[in-house]
Amino acid sequence: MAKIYGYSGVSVLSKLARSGGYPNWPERLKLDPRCSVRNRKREIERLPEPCAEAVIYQDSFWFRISKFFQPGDVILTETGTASSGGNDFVLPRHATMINSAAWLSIRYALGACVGATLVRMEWEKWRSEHPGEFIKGRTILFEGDGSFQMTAQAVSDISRNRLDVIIFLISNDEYTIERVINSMNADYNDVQPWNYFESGSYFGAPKDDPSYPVFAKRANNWGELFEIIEDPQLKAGKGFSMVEVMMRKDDAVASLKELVHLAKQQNRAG
Ligand SMILES: Cc1ncc(C[n+]2csc(CCOP(=O)(O)OP(=O)(O)O)c2C)c(N)n1
Ligand SMILES: [Mg+2]
Repeated sequence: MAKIYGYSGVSVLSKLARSGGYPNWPERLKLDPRCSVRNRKREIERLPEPCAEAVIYQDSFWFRISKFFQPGDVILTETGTASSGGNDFVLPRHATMINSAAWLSIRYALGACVGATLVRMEWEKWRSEHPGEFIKGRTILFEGDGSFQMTAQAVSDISRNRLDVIIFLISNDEYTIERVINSMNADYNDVQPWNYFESGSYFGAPKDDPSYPVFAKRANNWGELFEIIEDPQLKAGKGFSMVEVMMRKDDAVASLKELVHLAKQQNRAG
């Protein structure tokens, strides 16, 4: 059984289901939120593979990336397009999902990831010293580039405490969810792009230390992302791993765009 904390997405999904589903989704990606996890897993297997050069769009990213998850993983999504995208995850057994759907405060997730990883690693150490089987998981954070810029120094805590963390950094030219809600072209949503995947070395993560390996790669398209998530070092989840996933600045899951559309309609109606 997967545990889901701070997750109000289910009621949003059922409302959308009642309102006719996800009208803008390509036919093959339309999912009924009431569909069982087993059927969803089968659905992932059936998705046709995108060509290697294809842009990574959010309408299938969150669903497809679920193939990377393993039982016992602790998975966090930052407020922004990631918190809506996470509604499409298909979680394995014994996974823990942490998101801030109710509070919607950006920059909570990187710090929460530090705390959750400390607890997970201490618990796993304790379990390994006691009899009985247990499932060893990984920490996987889906972080927005705008949110990361507010809390990046937490990477220093991650290195200092030798925390095993995997970060998928959604690199989409900053505040995309704000663009979707307010205005696609408002320049206050533009922030200086950083070399995110170099943050491990910038914040002093060790170089060439086999006991704390550092993994840093950028995925510009599906081909690169598939290759990266098959890498045994990343899969093992040991050390600090940062995968910068390049996405379009106007891209978000259709359910988020639809939600914004419904809210605007409601506001107009008073
Ligand atoms: C503390 C706080 N400040 C501002 C906001 C408004 N806000 C919500 S999402 C967001 C931008 C998030 O950008 P990013 O982390 O890059 O995520 P993206 O939507 O681009 O994936 C902002 C400014 C907020 N929710 N909380
Ligand atoms: Mg962003």
